[in-house]
Amino acid sequence: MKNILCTLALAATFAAHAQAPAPAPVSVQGAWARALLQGQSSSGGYMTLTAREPLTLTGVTSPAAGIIEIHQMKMEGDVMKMRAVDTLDLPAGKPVELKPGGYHLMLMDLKAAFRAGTQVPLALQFRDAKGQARVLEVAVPVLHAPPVPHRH
Ligand SMILES: [Cu+2]
Repeated sequence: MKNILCTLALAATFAAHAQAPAPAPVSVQGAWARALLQGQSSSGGYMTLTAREPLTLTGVTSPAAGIIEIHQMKMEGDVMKMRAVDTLDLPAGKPVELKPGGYHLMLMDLKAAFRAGTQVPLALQFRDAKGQARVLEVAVPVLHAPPVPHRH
């Protein structure tokens, strides 16, 4: 519940900005970014996105990372391969999971090492069914492992 409230508060803040796109009708759950280990220079971002109307995730920006790509992990023959995709479709009402081993956000060109206990602000960019830009800002906790699932 806390996550949802934070998201709403951030969305409201963002909506107050005159030039900003309308807030995206999507809820974010269990978001986290992986804390960096020694020698690592990129991080993964994970979350479950549930859109209330059909949306397409078109990109993600953050002051904490110069480059953020949407990646997909997929078995090709015997090999697990990672590739960048341009967009990720979110059907209405169906949770789409970004998780280790599946879709994820790849955060590169980091402005500082991601440390556990800190937060990374992400602006999720969407396109709705009418082709309008929508955005959702979310503060993502940096952790070493996925958060314990919270089920109702
Ligand atoms: Cu990746």
